[in-house]
Amino acid sequence: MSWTLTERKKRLLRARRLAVTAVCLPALLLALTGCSEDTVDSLKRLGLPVIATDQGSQIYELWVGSWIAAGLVGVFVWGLILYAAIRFRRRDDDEIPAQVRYNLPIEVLYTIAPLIIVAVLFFFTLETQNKVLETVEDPAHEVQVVGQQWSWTFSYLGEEAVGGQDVYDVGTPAQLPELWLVEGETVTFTLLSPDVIHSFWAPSFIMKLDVIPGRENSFSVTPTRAGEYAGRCAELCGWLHARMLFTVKVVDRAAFDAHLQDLRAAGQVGAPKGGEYTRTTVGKGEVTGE
Ligand SMILES: [Cu+2]
Repeated sequence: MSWTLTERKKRLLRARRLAVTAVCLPALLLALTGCSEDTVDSLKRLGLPVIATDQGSQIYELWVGSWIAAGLVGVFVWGLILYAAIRFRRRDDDEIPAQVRYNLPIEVLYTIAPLIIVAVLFFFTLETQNKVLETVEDPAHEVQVVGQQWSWTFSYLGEEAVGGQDVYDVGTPAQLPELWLVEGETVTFTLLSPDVIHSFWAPSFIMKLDVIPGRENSFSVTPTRAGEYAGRCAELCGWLHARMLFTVKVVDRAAFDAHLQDLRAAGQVGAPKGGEYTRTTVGKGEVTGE
């Protein structure tokens, strides 16, 4: 009787495996063949956006390293699970495998191993963080970034193209500001906020930093690819947080200089630091155009 039961169980198991394969295999094939070129490119970068700065590639290396570490730990753990499931599986209905409550060497291993993993990841994270936040002695450009509810003011400080003056561009939630940068020339950002905490983020920099009232945060990047990139606030800062968007334009030097001259011609001279100088304290009408 028990033989018949086991046979039936085996047959049931086999049928279930077949059903799972029949459902999963076509789904997997469909998912793989359905990938567009963009998706494949994005997968190659492990989900990161196109990297547009040289500091971004350092963070990319940390990202890839972390995935490799996670992969190795995953393979090791899955291997142990599979080994335990197969080696110590219940073989018949009468006997159950030995029930063990604890195993000291294994307890020690899975206490110490995570500590080592965290320490190694912490070391590399700190090393990368120090590198990307390193002060650049003599950057080609200095841009003061003011994040205010609910837009950005970008001031280009002491640029030769405008006779060493400061010129600025300011946005509103209805009219997004542009941040112009020169390909291959290092720029240092100084981040200021007159109101609440914002976060200055252009995903393609693979880098973001909080903009904190009463504090001057700073970092430098060297754009490596001309083009237009999205920028946004990455800190929930209030009602119109989602409209704190901007466009990063990485251009050549001539186009950059011409843009600064346009700003000066428009009378946008100076480096405004607070909401009271900007046009961004808006009512609902300005946003919706009512
Ligand atoms: Cu914000």
